[in-house]
Formats: sequence, structure tokens, C-alpha cells
Amino acid sequence: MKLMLALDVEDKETAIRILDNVIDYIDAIKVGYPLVLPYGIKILKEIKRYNKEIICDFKLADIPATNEKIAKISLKYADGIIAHGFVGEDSLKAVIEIAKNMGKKTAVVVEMSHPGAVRYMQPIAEDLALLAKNLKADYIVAPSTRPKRLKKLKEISSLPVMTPGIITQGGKIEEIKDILDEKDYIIVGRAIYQANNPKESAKQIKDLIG
Ligand code: O7M
Repeated sequence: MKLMLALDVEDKETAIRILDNVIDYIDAIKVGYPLVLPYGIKILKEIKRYNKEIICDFKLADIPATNEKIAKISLKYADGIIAHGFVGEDSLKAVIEIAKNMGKKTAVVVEMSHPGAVRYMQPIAEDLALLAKNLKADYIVAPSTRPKRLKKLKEISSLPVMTPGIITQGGKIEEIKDILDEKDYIIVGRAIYQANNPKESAKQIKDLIG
């Protein structure tokens, strides 16, 4: 399993300080609205110097033409992009095609980790996992907070997963460890960047999944 840091901090100094501390223990960096809205997408140029895979998390959920534009801009600076599956085949296809043309990766959100996802997302998640497979996406995003669902969605999609929800949202590494392998990522944010000692926390998590 690989460790992806969710760098959901809102100021650049904090982002750099966290990265300086944890860089030896992480495999990828996920950047989303909290950091990009204040500084713009070019903040990713500064993060690139850490030589880790960078995934843009804007959870694209728009019509194909707009999804395509956002993906194209983001992937100039990042190695991968995250898109919602529920908006439909055409919207998702637009992102996957752009990413493939640029030699980059797409991860498709099929079921989210928070309690609210159970009512509206869970009933369609298995369909979305199949859609991700059929469109030849690179990853699905599925919840660590529901290990049985994670297992099922991974099986249906036959794709590697990026899975959030560990520690702060209640997901437990020991409950998902057997489901995942070396191609899968666990996504961890607050348990690292809000820890008293982010370096120690990242190291402990890396040791647990390694
Ligand atoms: O470890 P946390 O809870 O502080 O952060 C988890 C990160 O994963 C945070 O960036 C969330 O926006 C993201 N995330 C979820 O928590 N749940 C989901 O279902 C999906 C994501 C995500 O990354 O989607 C791509």
C-alpha cells in the first residue's frame, strides 16, 4: 500500500512545513480546493520540487465540456485528477480521454467515506465501479470507513483504489490491510497534518501499511 497525503491546509507556509517533515514517508500528495483556491493552481509548481506524484482533487462533476477544461488545466501541473462518476458516462469519458492524451491518470469517486454517502451514493456505487472499469479509468475512490464496501467495489471495478477515511473518520488500517495491495493508496490528511508531530505520525502510518 502507498500513502497519499491529503494536503488540505489553507496556507502555503504550513503546506511547505508539513511536506518538509513528512516527505520521506509519503508516496503521493493530494491537493484540492483548500490550498488551490487561495494561491491558484500554480502552487503545484512549488510542490513539484518534492518529486512525488501529485493528484489534483477537484472532484470534477460537470458537463463534459467543462470537465474537460478543468482537467486540461489541472493536469498541466499534476500527475492525476479525481472526477465524480455520478455525473455520467459522457462527463467521465471527457476527463479520462484528456488524461490519457496527456499521459496522466484519472481516479473515479464511486462511494464516499462520510455517513451522508450511504443514502444517495451507495445505491449507485456498484454501477459506477463498473463504469470506471469499462471506461478504463486508472483508479476508483472508495471508503475505508466501510471495509466490506471497499472490498466489493474494488472487486467489481478490477482497478486499484485510492481510499480515504482512515483514523480521523474512523477507518482502521488493520481492517482494510488485507483488502489492499501495493498498487493501492490510502489517503490520510488530518491524522498527519494536525498531529502534534506530523513526521512521527506519517512514519507510524507508513510502518503500519508497509
Ligand atoms: O484524513 P482526512 O479525513 O483528514 O482527509 C481525507 C481526505 O480524503 C480529504 O481530502 C477528503 O476531501 C478526501 N475524501 C474523503 O475524505 N472521502 C471521500 O469519500 C473522498 C475523498 C477524496 O479524496 O476523494 C477523492
